[in-house]
Amino acid sequence: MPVVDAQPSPFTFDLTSTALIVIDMQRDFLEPGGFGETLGNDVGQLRRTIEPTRALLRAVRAAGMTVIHTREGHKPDLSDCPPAKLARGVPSMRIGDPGPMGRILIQGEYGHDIVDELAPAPGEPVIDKPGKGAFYATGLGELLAHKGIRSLVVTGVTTEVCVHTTVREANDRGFECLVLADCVGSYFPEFQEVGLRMIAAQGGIFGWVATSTAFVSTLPVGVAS
Ligand code: C5J
Repeated sequence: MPVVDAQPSPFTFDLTSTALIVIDMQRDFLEPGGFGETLGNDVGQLRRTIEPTRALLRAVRAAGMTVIHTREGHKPDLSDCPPAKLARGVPSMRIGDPGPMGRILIQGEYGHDIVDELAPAPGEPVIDKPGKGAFYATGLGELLAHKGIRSLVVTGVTTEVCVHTTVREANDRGFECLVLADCVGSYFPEFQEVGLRMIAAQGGIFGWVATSTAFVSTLPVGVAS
């Protein structure tokens, strides 16, 4: 079985029972004018993850590994958005309000979709989630069970919010999670650093952390570029 050079210890995985999960690489978080920017964030901090994730996707698809994408967002009538979440952000630039790329974080809007560089390939599941974690109020758990997946390679944004919440949910459900440091991003460099340290601390309390190059180098037909 492949073994990845990782923190806090080598990560061993089986290709057929491992999935890559790409979290919320949506225009609303990564592009200027989206929800992330309306909250006052510098989207440049997230955009550095696009190229390594693109290379990772190429390698993982070539190796035949399962790939799953997620998108955070809500129904057009906002019936799945808790009032407490709706009330956050700059007034008039909140979830559901009109933004430069359509209604902010609303399913079906341009800004809600995944950035062109990382568009899902035909047949790759896209999980729409109303919360921060990818398991809450979605069919992800059932999908993974159906595919016999037991380990997750986790990428996406943001490190301390949806990536962390998903890793914690997965950890509690018995999955082994490897987080790829250069393919996850935070608007805040200090959260990025501590968020990654928290995953691998205390002997891997939530999982393992490695670089995408270290992971790709273990794939049977892995070629990163
Ligand atoms: C946030 C996310 N940060 N995908 N969402 O609101 O991390």
